[in-house]
Amino acid sequence: MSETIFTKILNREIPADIVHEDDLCLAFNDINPQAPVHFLVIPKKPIATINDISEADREVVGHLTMVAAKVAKEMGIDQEGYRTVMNCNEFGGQSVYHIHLHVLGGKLLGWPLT
Ligand code: IU
Repeated sequence: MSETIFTKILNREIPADIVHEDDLCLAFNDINPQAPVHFLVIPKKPIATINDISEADREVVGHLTMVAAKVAKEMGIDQEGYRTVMNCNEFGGQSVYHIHLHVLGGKLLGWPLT
């Protein structure tokens, strides 16, 4: 797949406000937050969309959710609650084609989406 801005963040070619890193993933605050807390958890392996996840990605994709919960707890939003979202393709609102788990919290979020 072609390189995205998230590869540049992973390679430290452009800056990001990183909140977690390990062997499998990176988490950083969203540059355009949609809630008081809004960070992204991305795999180090570039996978374009949810549709491109394969059996070999099972561990890393599960890991994204574990890290989302860990960082949410560190940020103190775990008890009030938060939302995780992974957008897919145009109708899902995906703009960066390197999968990423949005984690949004810090306020009461509306539902359903319009
Ligand atoms: P989406 O689900 O693909 O639409 O989400 C992409 C997110 O990446 C979006 O919330 C952007 O604000 C965010 N983002 C970022 O945090 N840093 C960047 O350099 C770029 C996008 I480009």
